[in-house]
Amino acid sequence: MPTAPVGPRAELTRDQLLTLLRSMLLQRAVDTRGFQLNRQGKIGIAMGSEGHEAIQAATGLAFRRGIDLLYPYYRNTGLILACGFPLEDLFRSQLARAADRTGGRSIINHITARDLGIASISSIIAAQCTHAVGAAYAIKLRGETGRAVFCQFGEGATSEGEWHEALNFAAIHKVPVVFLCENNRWAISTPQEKQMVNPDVASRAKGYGMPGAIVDGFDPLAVYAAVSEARDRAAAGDGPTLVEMKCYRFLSHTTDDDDRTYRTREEVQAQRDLDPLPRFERRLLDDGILTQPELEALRAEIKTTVDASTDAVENEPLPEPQTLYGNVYAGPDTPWL
Ligand SMILES: Cc1ncc(C[n+]2csc(CCOP(=O)(O)OP(=O)(O)O)c2C)c(N)n1
Repeated sequence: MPTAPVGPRAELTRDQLLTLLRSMLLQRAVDTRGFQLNRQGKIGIAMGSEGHEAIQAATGLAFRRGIDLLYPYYRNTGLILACGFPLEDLFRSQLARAADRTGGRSIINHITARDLGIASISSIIAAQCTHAVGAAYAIKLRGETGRAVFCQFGEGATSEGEWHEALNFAAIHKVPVVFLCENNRWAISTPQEKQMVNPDVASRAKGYGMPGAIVDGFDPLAVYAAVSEARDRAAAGDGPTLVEMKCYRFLSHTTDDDDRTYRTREEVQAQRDLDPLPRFERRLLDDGILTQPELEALRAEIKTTVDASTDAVENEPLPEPQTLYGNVYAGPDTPWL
């Protein structure tokens, strides 16, 4: 496999383009599996991230492992995998197995991975934004350079006070953070126009005195270029950037939601027609980056991997009931004894 830049499309090598495709395919396969496990009654809830594949694969590619920090939100299945979170550990979280990094205690996908620079996910919308800025402030206070903090959120999060506080503080103190908005147009049943009057989240950047960028979140190469530029600016000590990546949530908010109650099938279908995954596959085929048989082999390999991981983790033990109070109180797991 050549590692030199390929084609007119930029600085990305063939290996990197295939990494993007692999990440996107894996994210979709894991999403599908989550919904299946929920419908089989094996997991309590699943969160779909279909429509966010290009954003999350490309953001994961821009993330420097072992250097940068990631403050994800609950819809970041693909991103955490693209940043090196093991697939088995994701299923351990979904299936609440004893070997899960939180001992099977957290709501699914609320993973934590200190070793990978991935902070714990907070269910509280926008809470991660102030956490991310705090981490970036610490990096600055320690005089470290060449590092950036990635802060992920949806457009709904931008209505929260904490989001505004985070951006304001980050701009004033010029901390090395990138604010990455995955704008899928819906915050559960609330459309963007009921969330804000401005059509673009990125236009808010001006109010805080930082650069803002809008990018097609269905195009992994455009996302990679914008996120890398913002990341490098932060890592160079030139302060934060707000990048708005416009996409769409194809599935319901979670398996507990029914999006037919608040949006038309025509609207969803119009966005499905722009699905980033088949479009990226087509681009790579047209550019001769891979052949149809290679694409089919990659799809089959991912299906085999996801099936094998699910089966392996399903066979792992659940937490022992007597460990219920573990990590809650100091001392033994049975505080009443
Ligand atoms: C502070 C707070 N308010 C409300 C909720 C309930 N809630 C969970 S997800 C969500 C929608 C968030 O939408 P958005 O930020 O656009 O992200 P998306 O889910 O669309 O990716 C809401 C309101 C919450 N978890 N925390």
